[in-house]
Amino acid sequence: APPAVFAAADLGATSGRVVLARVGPGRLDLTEVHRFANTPVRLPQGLHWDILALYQGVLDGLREAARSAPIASIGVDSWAVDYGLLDGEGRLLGNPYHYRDERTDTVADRVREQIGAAELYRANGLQHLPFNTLYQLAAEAGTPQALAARQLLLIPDLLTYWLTGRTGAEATNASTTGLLDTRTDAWSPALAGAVGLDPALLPQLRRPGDDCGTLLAGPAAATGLPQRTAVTAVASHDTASAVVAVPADRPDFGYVSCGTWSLAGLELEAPVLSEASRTANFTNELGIDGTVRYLRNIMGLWLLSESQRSWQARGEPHRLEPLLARAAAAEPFAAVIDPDTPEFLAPGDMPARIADYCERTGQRPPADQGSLVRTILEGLALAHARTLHQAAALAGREIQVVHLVGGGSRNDLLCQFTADAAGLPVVAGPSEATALGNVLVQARAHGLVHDRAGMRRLVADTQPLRHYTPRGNRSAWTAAAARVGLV
Ligand code: LRH
Repeated sequence: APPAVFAAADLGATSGRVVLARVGPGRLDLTEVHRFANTPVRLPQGLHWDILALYQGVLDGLREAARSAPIASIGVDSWAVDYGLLDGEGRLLGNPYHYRDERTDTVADRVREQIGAAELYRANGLQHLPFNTLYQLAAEAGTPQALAARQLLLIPDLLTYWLTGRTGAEATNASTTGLLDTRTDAWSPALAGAVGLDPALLPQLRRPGDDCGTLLAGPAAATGLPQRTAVTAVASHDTASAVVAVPADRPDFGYVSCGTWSLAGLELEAPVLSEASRTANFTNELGIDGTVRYLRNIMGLWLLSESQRSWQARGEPHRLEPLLARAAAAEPFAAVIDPDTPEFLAPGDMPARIADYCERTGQRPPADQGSLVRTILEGLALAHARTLHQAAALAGREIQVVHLVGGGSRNDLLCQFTADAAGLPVVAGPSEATALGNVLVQARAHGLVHDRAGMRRLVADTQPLRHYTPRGNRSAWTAAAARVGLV
């Protein structure tokens, strides 16, 4: 087949982008045509996404895309978990909540106790995160908005609905809600019922590669794209798309998809639902082709971006490159943090929280910005290493190479630290793994690539990758980890 052009709308927690990719035999060229900020808004009623601004950003990007080339299809992905509720006429009921909103703080434990933590893990195979959709729904049950709701759409499905008028729930993202049954990969009416949700609100599942229809007249006019332009379901959970584009050429790889979050783990053929896996808080989310993304969420570069935001607000230096240079020159292991400390989850003054953490754990807080950034990166590398080794042990697998993909793969220090802490070689890149995974699934639906191995080979052959070898032995890292019980 001749090369074709696909558009990916990829929404991350800090920015959204529309990229164009030309895909053909031995060819995968990506061009970003539009990037826009994703700025959450705090109302007296809580922290929300500005969903209309995000939709407008997608339309603006598609309008740019339409000027460059005829587009075979469009795919939409975003962060997981969050959703909008629609009334009986398909109108959005209020702005979707941000998963970092505090309203689930007290609810999550109550629901977990009510269902039983072990029972819940057997049913949905998910790690416990206070913001899992299931807990958000429990927090919202009985509100006027919930009572008026007739349909629930996850964020990428909501945008796809506005583009096409067709509803559905894409499976990789649906697997992050806590409402899918691990045994059947179908919605579980029992779990929905347990949090007071009428299962009739849950749309029909669709799989990556499924046809989502064509553009409605409105978005076609707004973008200048022909109304016949196809919209294709991709792995609409951004992390699932990123895993598609991991350029692995052997089965024994681990991955870290590193952006706002670090998602570290393995690709498996079946879920791991053991008690040890539950207590280690590993998740079994769905990938393409029935694969399981066996991984754990690590707080990720949020710790750094939120620190930069605080510094910027105070008029202090906040640009990334100079901060990283100072971190590289700072003293190693001046302080050690566990990035997954619950107090780091909500937006706020991250440098102050990290200083508090250090005092609480009997350590001297980082003396300056360079030292604080180094502490964050070392803490993340330790968490990457620990999580990958645990995943391998729990799944009974070996890891010989770690693929670090996503925006964090541009961070040289973090890649090297991850190799050092894990004692494993790290292959870094592509940084736009999510957008690449998005277009690859579309390209496959259009017959341009075939299996997962072929998609990965195409990424490896066309995208710039960097290689890191572990330096020294791991003992300094292991000793640092032990200081805060990160073992
Ligand atoms: C990463 C991500 C992650 C989810 C979180 C809500 O962007 O999708 O996989 O756990 O956001």
